[in-house]
Amino acid sequence: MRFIFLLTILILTACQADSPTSQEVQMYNASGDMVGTAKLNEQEEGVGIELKLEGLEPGFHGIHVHEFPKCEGPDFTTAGNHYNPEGNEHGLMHPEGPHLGDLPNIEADGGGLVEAELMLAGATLLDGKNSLLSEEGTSLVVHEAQDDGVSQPSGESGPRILCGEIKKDEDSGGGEESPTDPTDFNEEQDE
Ligand SMILES: [Cu+2]
Ligand SMILES: [Zn+2]
Repeated sequence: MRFIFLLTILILTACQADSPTSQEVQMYNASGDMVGTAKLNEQEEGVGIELKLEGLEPGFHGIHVHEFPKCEGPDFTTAGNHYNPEGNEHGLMHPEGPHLGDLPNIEADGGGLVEAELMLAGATLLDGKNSLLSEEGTSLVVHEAQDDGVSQPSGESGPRILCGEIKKDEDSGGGEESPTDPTDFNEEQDE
């Protein structure tokens, strides 16, 4: 009896890992090196972003969701403008803002590391007008300088230095996590 109960829990856990309500985005710099990850997860008020980066200049950097899931270095202009399905002005402090893709600045420490939890309010990973996965997807872009929160079109945040593609499944965390679940399952069965 207890064994069956355990199996049920394992199966439920496996299904959750495959759900489209969370995914891992890999962040690349202009030379094409992977320098960190952004874990996206669906929450009530929007999409939570758990960010871990390395190799940045210490200090503040602008970060936004941009409109195309295309990160071609070294300048990442392929990512397009800020994701802005509602036609607002740029900036968290702009009276007619912000873009849906606007986020607060992140700060790299003296060693160039960033560990931050951000909230993209009003966005979703599910279907809908504000979905980060509508059409082909979007991208997460980090800039060299900090975003002043009001200047058009990008808060004077300077060149794009990191980029990660936000796309449905395939390239994302869901695909990587699922193969580990059957292994857990087998180990449990052997005992
Ligand atoms: Cu940007
Ligand atoms: Zn913006």
